[in-house]
Amino acid sequence: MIRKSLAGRRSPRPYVRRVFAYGLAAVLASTGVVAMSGTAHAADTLGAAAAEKGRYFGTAVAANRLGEADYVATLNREFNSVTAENEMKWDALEPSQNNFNFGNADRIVNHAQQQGMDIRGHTLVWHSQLPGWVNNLGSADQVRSAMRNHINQVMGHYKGQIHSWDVVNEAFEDGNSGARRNSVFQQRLGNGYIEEAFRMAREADPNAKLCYNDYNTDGQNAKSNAVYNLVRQMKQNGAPIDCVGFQSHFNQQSPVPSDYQANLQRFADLGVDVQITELDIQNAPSDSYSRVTQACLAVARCTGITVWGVTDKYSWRSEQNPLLFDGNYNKKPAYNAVLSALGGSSDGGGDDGGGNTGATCTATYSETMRWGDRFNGQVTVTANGGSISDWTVTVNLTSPQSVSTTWNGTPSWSGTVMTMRPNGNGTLSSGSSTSFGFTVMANGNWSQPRIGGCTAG
Ligand code: 9MR
Repeated sequence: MIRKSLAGRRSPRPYVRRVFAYGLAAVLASTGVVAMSGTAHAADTLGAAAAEKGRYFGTAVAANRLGEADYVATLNREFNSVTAENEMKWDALEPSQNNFNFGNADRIVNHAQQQGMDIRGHTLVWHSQLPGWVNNLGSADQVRSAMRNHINQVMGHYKGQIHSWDVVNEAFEDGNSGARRNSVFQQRLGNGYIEEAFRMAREADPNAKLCYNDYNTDGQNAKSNAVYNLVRQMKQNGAPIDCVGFQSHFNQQSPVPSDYQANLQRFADLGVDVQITELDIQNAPSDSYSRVTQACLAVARCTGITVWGVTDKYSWRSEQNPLLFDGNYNKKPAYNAVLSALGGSSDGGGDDGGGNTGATCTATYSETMRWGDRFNGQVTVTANGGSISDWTVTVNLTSPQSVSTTWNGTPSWSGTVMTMRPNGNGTLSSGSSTSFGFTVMANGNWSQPRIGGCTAG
């Protein structure tokens, strides 16, 4: 086998750059210790701006919208991470016992991979959107083996392709009790079910980050204290938990809490990453969106933000217009607030939202070769809507990967983020493409690099 016969082969390394852990990258970026090396102008999309800060910017997506041109154009232009809004839930994937249906989830995964986007898996063990057959299982053994099979089959199907999985979702009651929710998992397996699920998940896909995800845990309160105690206990037990998701669904009764950042920080201090996983805010006030974004940037282990939908028109609470794009895909004021909090800026054309303000570029990733301990990646950069004379593409790698060689581009680095600029191939006429490439030393982690964004100049 090619892979085996070349394993361990060492070729000269004209250019070696270690990739730091994500958290360190974020610290360095946010403290300005690492120069971001002179972009011609600020990043002009959410994904590109977040990538320059060592974060991702994602959205929930629905498979049945992927045929709508404006939806897809906005998704592809602005976001570099996706979460399936419903398609990876238990009722969608395993409607009857051991009959798996991956069709819609695969459509989302394929789309994301073609665009070089990160994928969050949502969600494995949850009391809601759970098919009746699980609720009807009578014994602990039956629930445990159903849970194990579900985790194994689903995580196995997407092994190595999911950046983070919400392993357990919404396991605590609302209100002041701090009590566990009385789900079938809790009833049959007791308090230990959460840790059991995480241990099963680690075995099923050792490369995925494993998250606990919940809502109304965004400030310090009885519910978030209960989650905090769970995570602390799991860390003490050596249970495999990597991240905590804060859904961040806000409305007028429940606005962004004043201790939002402090709450993220106290979880990060337990030794887990934190992620903002389902952000939406009633009426999309700019100041609230900006505060959430700033809070994530201020917490070194806050690795990214996901908003819960591309456009108000398909939001789960569309009457509240809680998202960054309106029903016609125009950028809302909250969009500009988030972009500017991320250090980016719109390219002058205001709120057309359709990318009509000038030429843009897109970047797509593909793996071209794999051998031994490394693989080659290729990124194709295409000019759209006019010619461009410069481009900047960010590529996110995963620690402890390193890049040994690059070609047809000029790289600079901030932690796990490689920012690539042209090497004599910056000028592209409308519709034409160039590509650059690089060799990744996997160092045991075969996660695919993800495109952060493409900025045209
Ligand atoms: O946005 C989702 C909506 O389309 C579904 O009808 C709903 C069903 O429970 O789930 C919504 O997403 C939820 C997410 O999976 C978990 N956190 C709360 C989200 C909003 O209800």
